[in-house]
Amino acid sequence: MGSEFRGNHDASGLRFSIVVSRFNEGITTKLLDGAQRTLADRGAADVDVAWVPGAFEIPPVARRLAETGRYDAILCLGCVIKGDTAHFEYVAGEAARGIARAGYETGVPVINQVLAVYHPEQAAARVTDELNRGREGALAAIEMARLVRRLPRPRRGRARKPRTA
Ligand code: INI
Repeated sequence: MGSEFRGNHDASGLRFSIVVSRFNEGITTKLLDGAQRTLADRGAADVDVAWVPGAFEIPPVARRLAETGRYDAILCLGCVIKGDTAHFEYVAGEAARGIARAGYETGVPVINQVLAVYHPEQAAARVTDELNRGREGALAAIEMARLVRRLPRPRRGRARKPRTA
């Protein structure tokens, strides 16, 4: 019989950090509020917050925090809204790519809740009392943190070659 690994939404004893951007602050403060409330409701007592200017600045800070080894998961919150130029594509694309890399390269769960929307109304619809992407991101962070604690530890050095028959 093989093993089955699952996380859960119990955040007690886990440490989190949130990286949140100031650009479109009216939205990002609501994402942060949803995330902080959810983490507290689920029992997290240790949650640090780092503010950055815009979504483009999120990845290096997320990576730096992941590298400290202090956190079970990092949650990235931001809001990119399309304007009249291509800037939106670069900012949203680089934020998503860099956040993913921070997770892949450190082994620490790094959750992406950087909204990338076409209109301000779409952003507002994602931070209501009923739907708050910050809350969803916090739940994903807790679940991944728990899952990673349950997975077998990676071998140090090179991964073992698969055995051939
Ligand atoms: N940053 C955002 O977080 N959201 C945006 O919508 C946005 N737009 O549209 O320009 C934005 N730009 C700033 C960017 O993230 C950097 O802070 C800036 O380019 C400096 O590196």
